[in-house]
Amino acid sequence: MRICNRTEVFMAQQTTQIAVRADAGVIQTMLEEINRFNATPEEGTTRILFTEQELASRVYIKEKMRELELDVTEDAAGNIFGTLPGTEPALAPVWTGSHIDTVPNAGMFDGMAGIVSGLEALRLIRESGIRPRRNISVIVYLSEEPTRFGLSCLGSRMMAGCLSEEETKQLKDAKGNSLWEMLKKTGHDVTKLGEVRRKKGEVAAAVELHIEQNNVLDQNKIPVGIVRGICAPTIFTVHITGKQSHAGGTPMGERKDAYAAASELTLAAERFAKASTGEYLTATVGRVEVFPNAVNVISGDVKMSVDIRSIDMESKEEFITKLKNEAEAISARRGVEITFHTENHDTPLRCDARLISLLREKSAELEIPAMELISGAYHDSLFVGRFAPVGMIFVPSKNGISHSKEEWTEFSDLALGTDVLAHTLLALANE
Ligand code: HGY
Ligand code: MN
Ligand code: MN
Repeated sequence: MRICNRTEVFMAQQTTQIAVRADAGVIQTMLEEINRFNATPEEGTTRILFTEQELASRVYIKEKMRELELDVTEDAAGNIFGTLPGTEPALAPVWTGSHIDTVPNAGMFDGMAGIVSGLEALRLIRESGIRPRRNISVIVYLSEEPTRFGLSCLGSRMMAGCLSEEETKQLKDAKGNSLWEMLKKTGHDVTKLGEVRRKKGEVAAAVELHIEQNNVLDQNKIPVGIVRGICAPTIFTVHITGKQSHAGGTPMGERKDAYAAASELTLAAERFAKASTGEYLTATVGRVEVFPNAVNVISGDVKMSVDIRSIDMESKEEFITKLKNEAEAISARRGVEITFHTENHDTPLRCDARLISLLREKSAELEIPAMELISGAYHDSLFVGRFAPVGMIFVPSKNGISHSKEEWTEFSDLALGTDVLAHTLLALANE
């Protein structure tokens, strides 16, 4: 990756236009190199917070940032910043970035697309010999996926003041390690977790590029999506307690079958989500733990996750009320106990109107077809949006598939999304 020498940059100081287009080959190489840090190379991509693979990918990303002569820093929560210095560093910076951690057996684009496109966008600005007014940072937000600690967007949540130091001590992984302990173990100064917090006004604007993880762009053959709103998750762990007993000896009319009750509640969740009148709502039961999980035993104990997404709080609350009423009816009918534990109950975000129109303007200037849409998936921008105006750029997911080894985005589409990102970041950094 060729970098202008200081003289060229100085000589071209006055240029304000990005003179080069994003390079799909550079993007492809970086994504393929990051994908080497993978615990399940034979079955998709798995890179979980603070595992050997994720730690190695952090080192790689920092190397790429240094190659671009960005100032590399990491806060006490493990959020990594690669900053292109502006001429007026005291001004509130402009941010871009996403995540490098994955769900188990994921694809190679979810999150990484936003990191790589951010790095490529800064390369374009630098190669054009431009020094923006404001600093522009590419950020690797800590652990956007709930995979290890059961809670999403850990780094951006802490920045937004939605995850306290005390709560980082309560958050435990399957082996009982707390996030707080793991931050310490990986060399982070947990006495400075308070400094992670960002307040309104500290960041001028943030624009995240991400794969769409749905099929709207792919079906419409449009390379760039401009996100109007980001759905927010409410995650419950539902615990159903029945009566464990013999599969053959217990007559059908005398059972308190926890798994049959769980199945009824799952189908009710699907029915209510399909019937929702909101603009966009989904409900998913993705994880079920059946005890004792034996062929010839009626389960007396089931824990299941319910993941609810909605672009507005009202339809989400309405759905939750219906689901809890149905749980009560199932409980009475089947003689089982059903309890809901709330893991998180987050508020959806409308993206900043000014950023939406700027993204539309830059796409048009670049003659890149773009369309507006909403995000069913949540992203770090959901929390960054608590303290800064946010915009998001989507690039197409082939057949809408994501969180799967079949996840695919054309590198040429990523390059177009990166062009829009670079021009938008520069415009914001020169305000
Ligand atoms: O689940 C989500 O929406 C995100 O991909 N973590
Ligand atoms: Mn994801
Ligand atoms: Mn993601």
